[in-house]
Amino acid sequence: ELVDQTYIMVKPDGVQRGLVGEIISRFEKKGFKLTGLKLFQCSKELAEEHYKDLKGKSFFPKLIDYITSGPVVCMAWEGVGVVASARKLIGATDPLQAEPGTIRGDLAVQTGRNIVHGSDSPENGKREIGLWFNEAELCQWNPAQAPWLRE
Ligand code: DAT
Ligand code: MG
Repeated sequence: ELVDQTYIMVKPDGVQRGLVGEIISRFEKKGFKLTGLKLFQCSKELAEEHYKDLKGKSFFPKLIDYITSGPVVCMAWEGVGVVASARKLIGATDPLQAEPGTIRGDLAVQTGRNIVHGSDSPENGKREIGLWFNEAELCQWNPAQAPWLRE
């Protein structure tokens, strides 16, 4: 199967609320491979590029203010089916609609404070990882548990 990559980010509210470890754990326990991780204060320019498809929406300025309001935790995760699976682990955009058991369903209450981002396609996964990380910040490694996760 094809291995893909997704960009996951704990948003400023997730960092402020002390949910960084909890959110990383969900992906780690599932069995995906972490290939990049950093705490980062992003610029307005980077936030706007990341969310460029939403430029023109009424909530866009507030979204940019929110994402740049404090440090975020940037992550790159890799695995077969990781993009779609991460979206399921994260849950619906509106946390009140997100199923219990998902990150947003368990830990958030409002769309404008939905604590985590996940890429919506393998193409955007690659694009966003390229946007948020330098090549030197990404690690290729062989997790010891690999043969216990996939036959
Ligand atoms: P997702 O983050 O689930 O991929 P999205 O890509 O449609 O959702 O939107 C990106 C972010 O923008 C989302 O996490 C929160 C914000 N947002 C989306 N729709 C919104 C709305 N109707 N009102 C306020 N914020 C919104
Ligand atoms: Mg999205």
